[in-house]
Amino acid sequence: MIKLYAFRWVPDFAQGLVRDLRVRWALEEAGIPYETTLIGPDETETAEYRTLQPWGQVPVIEEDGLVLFESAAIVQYIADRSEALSPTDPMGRAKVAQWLFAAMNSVEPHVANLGNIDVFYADQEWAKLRRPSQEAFTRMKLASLAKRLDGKTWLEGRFTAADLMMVSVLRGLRHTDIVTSDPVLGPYVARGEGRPAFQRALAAQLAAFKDNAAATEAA
Ligand SMILES: N[C@@H](CCC(=O)N[C@@H](CS)C(=O)NCC(=O)O)C(=O)O
Repeated sequence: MIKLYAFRWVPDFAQGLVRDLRVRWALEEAGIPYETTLIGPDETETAEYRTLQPWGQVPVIEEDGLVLFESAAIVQYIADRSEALSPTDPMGRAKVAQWLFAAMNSVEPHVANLGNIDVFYADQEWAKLRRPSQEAFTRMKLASLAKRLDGKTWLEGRFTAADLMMVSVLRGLRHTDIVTSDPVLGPYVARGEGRPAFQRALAAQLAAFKDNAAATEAA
């Protein structure tokens, strides 16, 4: 069975956003069972964990001797064996890969840059000066995405791993109304979040945090 490494607990701002959620969601869409190994800072710093994930991050999966890190690579691996997440013809698969890379390379950095300013550096002078131009740049990138999505339910005709990753990335701005107020992107993310597989994945991630909250706060 696939073993998924996920965090035991994270602060509120990150709950529901930690990247193992993408993997849980993909596994739920594909109907593939998995088990979790919950870890924290004590484990991520160990040499043993660093052999699994060079930067001590999550997610990681292990299956039949395969160790895989990077959420996009893991989701692609799952999509490769489930028509629920990807067409099987080469051209269809290439299109899914295209949007999956776009989510990671052309959208996520701009979402993350704004999120990092807001969550980690909001009080710092440089962040206050930087924020307006970062928000404008992020909005510009999202406007181009919205233009491509306008009139469509999903990026490539039907729900695929590409949407799973794009929706996951856009959720990184949930602390703002930038996505939710957008007439195209808001409903797009809501459609993704409304999928039963997403709800199951989210519930599983949050349940782990709830279970471990008391122990973490006591420590
Ligand atoms: N590009 C990586 C990023 C992984 C990542 O940033 N994981 C975060 C949780 S969402 C993490 O482990 N942060 C703790 C750390 O960086 O020490 C992926 O998509 O898997």
